[in-house]
Amino acid sequence: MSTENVLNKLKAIIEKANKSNINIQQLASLENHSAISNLSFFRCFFFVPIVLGFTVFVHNKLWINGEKCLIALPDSLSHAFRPPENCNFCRNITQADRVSNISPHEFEKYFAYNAKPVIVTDATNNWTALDVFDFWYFKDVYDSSFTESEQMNCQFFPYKTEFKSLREALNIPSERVNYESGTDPWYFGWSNCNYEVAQELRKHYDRPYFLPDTSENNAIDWIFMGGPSLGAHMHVDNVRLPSWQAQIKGQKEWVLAPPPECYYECSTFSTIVRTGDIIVLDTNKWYHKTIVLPGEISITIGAEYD
Ligand SMILES: O=C(O)CCC(=O)C(=O)O
Repeated sequence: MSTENVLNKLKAIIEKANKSNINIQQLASLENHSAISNLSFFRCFFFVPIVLGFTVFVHNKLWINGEKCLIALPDSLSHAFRPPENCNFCRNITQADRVSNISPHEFEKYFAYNAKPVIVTDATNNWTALDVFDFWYFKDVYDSSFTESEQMNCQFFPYKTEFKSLREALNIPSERVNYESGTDPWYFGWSNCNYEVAQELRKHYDRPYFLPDTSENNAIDWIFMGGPSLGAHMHVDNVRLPSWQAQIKGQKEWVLAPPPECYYECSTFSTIVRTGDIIVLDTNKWYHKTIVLPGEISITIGAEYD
């Protein structure tokens, strides 16, 4: 059987289990799952753990390379397979410090690689993005220079909306864009992996001045946009590197929580990121959720750094 066939079968099994609300223990105990009906229980017993192990391997491998997953492992499973953290990273941290005028050297020494969340308040001072970026700007940029197939290689997070793609999200009527009464609220995020779009966006922002000289800013931008009271649900990422996120418009509250194994040693707390601030966070260690605060539509842009 070719690798592609194996992957398709795995995907079908996991999708079916997801749709039927079957958890992994139940899946492992199924004697006659349609995709493996010709296997004896004994073979299932070995087959399922191997399949899962292989799936986790593929999942981790593809994320580590910063690519879209071939097989999206259910959230509960990817958390279950996450190695436990050493709680030193969050012990005694009860807030995100707010700093300004910090040199790359100081930033590296105090914040860059130790997962201590921080907000830098003066790093977007000369960015024209704060004036230029809005819903209509992104719509124009993508309408003129992207193809559906290019954007298929990027990620799209619809959160609580019905949107299936960035194109669909950028095509909502102006009444909904403006949050007029009777329209549904919206909040979504996406990664940009289109070179021309990146060139255009980067006319309006720079690599944050405080990043260590030796660090490289990832080529993929992450953009999140939407209105008050919405945001991202509580989750932890699996993306290898820490990241920065600049608040271009509006304000957002971030709730940061330690991983479950550190609940008794570390605190959950929230912090507000205001227009012009950049939050730097290791989203692979801190569970995080966001809520757009009342007022303007929130727009953020960010990237990972090494
Ligand atoms: O900005 C947001 O609303 C979500 C960001 C997020 O979840 C992330 O960067 O992992």
